[in-house]
Amino acid sequence: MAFIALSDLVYLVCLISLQFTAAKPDGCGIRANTQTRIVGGEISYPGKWPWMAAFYRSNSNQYCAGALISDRHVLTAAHCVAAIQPSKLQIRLGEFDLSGRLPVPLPENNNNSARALLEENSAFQNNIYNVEKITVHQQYEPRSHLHDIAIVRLNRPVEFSTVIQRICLPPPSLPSLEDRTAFVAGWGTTAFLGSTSSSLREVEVPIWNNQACLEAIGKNVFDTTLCAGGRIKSADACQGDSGGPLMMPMVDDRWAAIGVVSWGIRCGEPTKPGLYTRTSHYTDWILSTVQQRT
Ligand code: 4AZ
Repeated sequence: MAFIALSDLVYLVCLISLQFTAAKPDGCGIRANTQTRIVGGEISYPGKWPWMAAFYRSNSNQYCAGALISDRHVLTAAHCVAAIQPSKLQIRLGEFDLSGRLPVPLPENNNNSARALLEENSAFQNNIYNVEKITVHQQYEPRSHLHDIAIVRLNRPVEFSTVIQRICLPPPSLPSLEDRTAFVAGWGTTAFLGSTSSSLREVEVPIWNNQACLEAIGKNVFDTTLCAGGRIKSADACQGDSGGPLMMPMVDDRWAAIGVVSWGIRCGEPTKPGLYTRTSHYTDWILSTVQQRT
């Protein structure tokens, strides 16, 4: 498909999703701040990935992630929420450092804006959301990771800000994207069985051909799977990053969630990519789930 047509479709999906987000003029996939658990990446910056959501279970530590896709809905992995009651789940939006620290080092000449962003982002701003409803894909198969996708409806609408925005969905007919690169971000471990990161980290990951991925992983690579990871340099998602988005800039540099962190064989091994749920396969399912009023 030509990229022009693809671009139109991205807009279309953005516009469709605008219908149920009270038609905010800001739109999806735009980050206000362009200043420049994750293996092989670097620490991000407040406001750089403003749709990132941190998932907490019963007052314990952050254990999964998600991406804000409307003013009320967060896209995540089924395995993050399939076995949990909505009342036991809490979601924090607009976070950079989960312990409230500023980025280190502070970008030059930008201390004030970093501080302002962080103040907007902290707990006194009421950025903790309870969950009204969890919709796990009806055909999710935990053993094979097939259809590892879910949508969480928040208990109240989100107010968008410089550090809270929603990400676009990809058009349903997105081409394979192999050999292009995407970004993944998260607060997960920086090595297999390593420790988590209190600051949001990000890493750029090349997208694999699905057949090469199947050969590398051995099984459970479906048309609905997207594989990505560093082939030369270690670059991957890891434990705690699950549910977070795989992100790619599309038309007008609007970011779309082309994947959802799903699983992998350990982390960061150049011969073993990370596995993602291929979001474009589920665009219609996502839109119809988000449109349900209850
Ligand atoms: C996990 O356990 C996990 N290397 C997520 C991603 C990957 C491995 C494990 C991919 O959440």
